[in-house]
Amino acid sequence: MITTIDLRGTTHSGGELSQLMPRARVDVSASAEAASGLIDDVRQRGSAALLDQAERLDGVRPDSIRVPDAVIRRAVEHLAPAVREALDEAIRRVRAVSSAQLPVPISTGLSDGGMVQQRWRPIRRVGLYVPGGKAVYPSSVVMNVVPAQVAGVASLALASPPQKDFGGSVHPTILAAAGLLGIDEVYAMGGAGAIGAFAWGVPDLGLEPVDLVTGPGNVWVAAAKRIVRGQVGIDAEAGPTEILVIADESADPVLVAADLVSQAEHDELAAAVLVTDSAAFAERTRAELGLLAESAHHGTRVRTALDGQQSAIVIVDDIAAAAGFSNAYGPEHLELQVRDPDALLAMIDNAGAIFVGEHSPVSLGDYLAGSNHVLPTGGQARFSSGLGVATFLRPQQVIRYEREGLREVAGHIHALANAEDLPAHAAAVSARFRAEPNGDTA
Ligand code: HSO
Ligand code: ZN
Repeated sequence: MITTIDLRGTTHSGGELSQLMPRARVDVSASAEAASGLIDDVRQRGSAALLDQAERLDGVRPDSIRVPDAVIRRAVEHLAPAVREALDEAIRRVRAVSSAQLPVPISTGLSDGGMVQQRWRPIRRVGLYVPGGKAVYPSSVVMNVVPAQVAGVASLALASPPQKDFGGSVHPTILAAAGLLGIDEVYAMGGAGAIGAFAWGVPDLGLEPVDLVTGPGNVWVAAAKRIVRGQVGIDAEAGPTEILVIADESADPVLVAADLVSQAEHDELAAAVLVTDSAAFAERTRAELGLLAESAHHGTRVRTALDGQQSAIVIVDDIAAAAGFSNAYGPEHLELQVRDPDALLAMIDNAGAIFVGEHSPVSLGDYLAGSNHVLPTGGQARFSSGLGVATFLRPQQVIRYEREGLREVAGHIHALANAEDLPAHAAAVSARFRAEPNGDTA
């Protein structure tokens, strides 16, 4: 059963806390060599390599790597009406939030005739990787594609492993989500080879290289993204999902347990952590977890996740200590189920997304809140954020100085250029004032 970590009566620095953290480590670097071999193979042999890799790693040789338009259209037509309605509403909400979050250009005037502007430009072409193993998530297609489209990405391609059960094509639910979003460039290719194909292009398939690769994947995909990084941009590495709930006596243990199990259901390595200032609440939640794990549809997976070293019930002295623990952990999903969630929210620094109050469960955010469910895991919330419209845009600086603005700082440029022994830098400025009496020093 889930372990208890009792931190009452102790104080720990952030560093010490991270030693105590329940967390599974996935060693991505161990897969680097294999991933690099698969990428090189695709660079050298193009679609022949992708077909061979599909046969060897996915157990099926697709008829064609590029999924024909008619197959995508058929997948949309066969979508169950309730799922289609739900996807439509999810798309509408994520689109509304993404549109509202579009960053605006900013101009800073520094002097008369001195101005720096920041404008945002979309990334031209994006490759989206969609896993196809035990997790087939059309919702993740929505979460990746919608903000990219709102950002103005002109060209979007999607890759997902060929499925044995579907004649070597991409899973129909993924195709349907792509079709609903108007994506017609879909490839049945998976793993590191697919990431290599995105990064370098596959000329004999007509697959143009992309500028950014996003989307989750297994360790080979993560290793491959590390390898192609620099050639293309990549999003944050997605590890097993995590939920951390901070709860006090006022919370409902039935709901807290339900939310912990909802994420444990994803993966044997998923992390479910409860941090509470009440030993009595901890016990009640433990009992509820036992009942739920017993009857869960994915019971074995849930129990393995809860029993794993990455999951725990942590008891602390007070809510401030709970916030300290959570900040050191930096969870992908953080739920605040306490008497005064806003006071606690003010103490939170590191989290991928924060769910406030009893009626904001993580599974709402997974599908329909309008927020994005692609979030940093493994403590990456300390330095990165979830996917959003900004992921697909770059800020650019536009420097706009007039003669007077330049003249005003010319002396400072001279001083710094001389200090760095770069006289041509100073000369480039003086050249603009040569005709003037003091032109050489400006
Ligand atoms: N909780 C997952 C996303 C997801 N849940 C997809 C259901 N489908 C990681 O944030
Ligand atoms: Zn989920």
